[in-house]
Amino acid sequence: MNPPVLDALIIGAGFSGMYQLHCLRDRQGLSALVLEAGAGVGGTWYWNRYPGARCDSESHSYCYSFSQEMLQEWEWSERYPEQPEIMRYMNYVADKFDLKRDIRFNTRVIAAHWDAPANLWRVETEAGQSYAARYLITAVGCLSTANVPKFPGLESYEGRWVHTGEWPHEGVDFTGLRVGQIGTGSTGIQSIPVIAAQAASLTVFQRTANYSTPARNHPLSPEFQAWVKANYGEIVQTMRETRNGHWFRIKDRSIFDVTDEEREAAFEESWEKGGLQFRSEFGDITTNLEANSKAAEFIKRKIRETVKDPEKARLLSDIDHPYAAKRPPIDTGYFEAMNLDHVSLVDVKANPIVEITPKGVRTTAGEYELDMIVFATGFDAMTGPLLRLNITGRDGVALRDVWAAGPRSYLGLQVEGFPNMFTITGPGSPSVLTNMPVAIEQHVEFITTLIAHMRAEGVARIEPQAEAVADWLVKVNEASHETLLPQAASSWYLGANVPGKPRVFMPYAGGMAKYRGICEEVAAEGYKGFVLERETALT
Ligand code: NA7
Repeated sequence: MNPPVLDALIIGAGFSGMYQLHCLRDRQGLSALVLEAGAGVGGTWYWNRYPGARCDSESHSYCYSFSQEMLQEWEWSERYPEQPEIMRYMNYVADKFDLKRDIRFNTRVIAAHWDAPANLWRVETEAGQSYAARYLITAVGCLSTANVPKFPGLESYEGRWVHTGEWPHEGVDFTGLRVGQIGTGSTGIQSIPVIAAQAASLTVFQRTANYSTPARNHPLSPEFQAWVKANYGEIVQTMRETRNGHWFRIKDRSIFDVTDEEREAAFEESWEKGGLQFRSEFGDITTNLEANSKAAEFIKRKIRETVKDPEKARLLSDIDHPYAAKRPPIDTGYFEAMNLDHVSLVDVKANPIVEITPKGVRTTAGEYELDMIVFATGFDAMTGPLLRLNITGRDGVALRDVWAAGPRSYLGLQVEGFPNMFTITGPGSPSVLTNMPVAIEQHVEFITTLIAHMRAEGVARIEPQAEAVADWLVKVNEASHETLLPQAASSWYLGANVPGKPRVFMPYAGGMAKYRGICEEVAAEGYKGFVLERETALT
């Protein structure tokens, strides 16, 4: 039996999918349904329940801005929201807009294909259900496909292993256990102090040393909460105008505009402010290597001052890339945890992991016996969540083949050959280089307006022009080279963390504000770069 045809199918019930549902269903009056693999809303946050999981954007800016009522109603408790608080927020939003009735939970999409004669997307789920819709909108997030390195012997391991991005919902008790953790990215840096506080011992396997600045997390005072509410208009405006969608502005001065003493004082001040605001004192940290090295040296010195053991300090500060060329983590007691006697650090760059044995991890330097292994090894970022949907477009062409040499899209929103499919925060858009809700709201609103335009104008099908895709690819590449971002060889922005993945810089690094302007111009010029086909042209 043919499934009923919906206007829109949305895959994923995180920040993007929830807002997309609200926009299409409640504002446009369309029939829309969300298919979600998890048992609840939250998307990336639904799965990332590891110890210490916390957002690196400040809470009052890590939220939807489309509803004044929500901005005034919801109260964040800490400077950086912890995973359970984000989940409470997501559920609050879902309930406020009565979204759950149109979300099918525990429904994993395993395939989607474009049915050209019917002008429809057909979607299959793991449980064997079929859906059909005019528009397919992927809201699958950028960091939702766990990367578990294929170490030989993992299946022989007698202990328990877990990936941070697929954390057991009942939690994990580390009491009395010898724990090993592979990975020191943003996730690993958050989890290490928390696991160390509980485990009998913690062995950290570090491949690439990482910068981290102190988060300086704290409960929000009633005065700050009141200030935020009174100033939300201005805060939201700033978030729309800044390069990264954060609520603070980066000063427009160079590191070389000030004396050595002034620079040192500015770094100390921003170190005290904490978190990603460390970058806010100077405008050239992320674009000028010499300027960057001043910031990098400052952080490396802080690491060496904090970590008492000289060998650990050497390994942790021996960082091979410019500061913030990889996503810069922020931490609560990471380097301090390294001072604990029961926390050891293993250099797996010098002595790589060769296998997982029944008893633990073997590197070229020897075996480490462990009761549990935590994989904080990141994600098959940006393309991974889309490719695992097994999407086939026009003429039966698979997205996997179109992207074999790296993702190609127009504005990170649409792929040539995949009509009426929209990718929220897809590769080629600012996405992971921004405070995510800002990028998400912009994409969702663009897609909503575009669909409304199509319906008003009788447009049955839209997809990007080949030249527009090629031009955009050049722009994405050029924008990355105006920054130091491509200079981190092991960055997941480049796909370098997944063996065999094409090394292509995936997000658009030109800044969220500039990107927003480009999208507005595209729309104002009648959706320049897209091919719009009317109903009559299809018959
Ligand atoms: P990341 O930032 O990709 O970090 C993963 C870590 O795991 C990183 O230290 C990797 O080292 C390490 N890793 C990955 N594979 C291996 C192997 N095979 N052997 C040893 N070590 C390995 O992921 P996160 O989850 O921390 O953060 C992802 C994003 O989530 C973050 O940037 C925020 O945006 C939120 P490497 O650096 O590749 O040498």
